Amino acid sequence: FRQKYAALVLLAFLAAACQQPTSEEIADLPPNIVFIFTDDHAYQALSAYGDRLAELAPTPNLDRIAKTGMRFDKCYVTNSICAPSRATVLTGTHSHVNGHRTNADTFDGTQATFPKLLQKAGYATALIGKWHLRSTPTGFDHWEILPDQGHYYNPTFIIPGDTVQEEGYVTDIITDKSLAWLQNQEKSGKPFMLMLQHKAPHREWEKGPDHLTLYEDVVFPEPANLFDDYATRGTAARTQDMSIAETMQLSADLKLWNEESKGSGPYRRTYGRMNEQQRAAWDEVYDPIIEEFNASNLQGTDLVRWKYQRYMRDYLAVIRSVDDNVGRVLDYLETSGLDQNTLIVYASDQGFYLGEHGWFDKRFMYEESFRTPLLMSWKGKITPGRIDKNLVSNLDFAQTFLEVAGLEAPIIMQGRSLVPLMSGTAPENWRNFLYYHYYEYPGVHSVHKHEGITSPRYKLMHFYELDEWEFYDLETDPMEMNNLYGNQDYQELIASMKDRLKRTKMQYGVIEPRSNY
Ligand code: SGN
Ligand code: CA
Repeated sequence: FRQKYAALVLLAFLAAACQQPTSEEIADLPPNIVFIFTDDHAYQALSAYGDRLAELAPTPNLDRIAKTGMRFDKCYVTNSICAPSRATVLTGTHSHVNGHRTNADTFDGTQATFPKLLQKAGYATALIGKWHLRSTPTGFDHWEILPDQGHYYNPTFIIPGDTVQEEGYVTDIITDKSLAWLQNQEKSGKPFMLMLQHKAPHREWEKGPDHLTLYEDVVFPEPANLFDDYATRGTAARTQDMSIAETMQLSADLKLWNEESKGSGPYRRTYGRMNEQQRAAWDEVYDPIIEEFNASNLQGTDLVRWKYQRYMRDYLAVIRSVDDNVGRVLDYLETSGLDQNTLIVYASDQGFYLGEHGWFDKRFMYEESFRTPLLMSWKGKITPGRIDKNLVSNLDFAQTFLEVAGLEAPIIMQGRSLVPLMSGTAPENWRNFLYYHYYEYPGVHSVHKHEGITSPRYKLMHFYELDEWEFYDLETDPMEMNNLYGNQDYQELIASMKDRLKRTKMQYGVIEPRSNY
């Protein structure tokens, strides 16, 4: 690495003397890393994945990353919830190792993280946007973070020793700040790593001023299981509190404010933060919706269908702001020439339900929340248009970034570098199983604790406090509607998956009993 760093300094010197480095010389420098991370972006809402919403709500800029680089179709998280996912990304370890099991935990910033290791090796490092780990960031030369979940309109940022209030829409502002930082790096000549972390598209899915009317005339296709009755599934699926029918609020979530709901917490942190001009633009769109809804007297399944359409119009418009702003970053990297030597990664902290099983939110080990989008591009290193279907995880990101920078990963890290998957077929010993564990119960949305194991085809889940098991064949039942746990034909397979779960837990050091969870 030091040799490469010396080469970089030399090249900066040559460039200053008006001799542009050749592409071979650039390819030999320590690469930059731009990690763009969103909060709750469902792969169903990223058109490169070609899901049911792709045509009506395209994401052309995110798709640019997939086209110039690669798309991972089986990227999963270790624990489908925000702060634990972020802790796993930073440390390359499961929740029981990094200590961040639920959103209520505080991140131990003394442990090894990939930003710290890159910083130590001479990288300029920055974190801009959502952090959500409670403790002060470590390992970054520069950080500007949202407090806790942050706000969509006129957000506050915490910076070292101060807080600043900004005017505008959070996705635009995080991008502005990131571009400003990138421009400075261009001058410094050091390799850099930027974590650009959006609040969007987190609940309550507040659209930006440029997209208020974007999807107002569009009717989005419903998932086939919007009215799931949870037959064959267990207590957890039946007793969750994350349904569009029961949990989704007409006021806070769908912005139908009335005199009673005004003044509530959600009102104050959303509409209540807007300035006069922002409110006027907002009201122009929402006032007629409120009026029409009040006159409609919708009930039962009609009401659920109506809520789903409102949810999609808001959520997908929030995604479009992300997409526009990703486009600004890609344009900048291209016009500055930085793209010649930069790994660009796009991912979300977990997936999200867009009406599948009748839900929003995440947490379960079912596909929509367990899986997360992952796109990567890197000129000259990743063949454009690659699609990878191996089992990969947010557990792998830290080791990937370390290998890209030419650094060794600490032995405590539990993932695998994805670098070998960038250039060709997976190594023969690539993993066939991934371990999952969700701990936040009791808690918001009431999803019971569970752990499980997935192979590319089969998934075994254990809601251990209920002692209920579920087993799915993802090939014949991709929507996970048919729990095969009691089916006689699968008993041998289930027994082998149970054994695999036990062995994987031993491998990762998951300690029994679970009294400390
Ligand atoms: C808030 C949201 C929940 C969400 C959690 C965790 N409620 O509590 O819907 O599941 O955050 O989200 S809200 O009324 O405040 O929007 S996470 O992405 O940070 O894990
Ligand atoms: Ca999240």
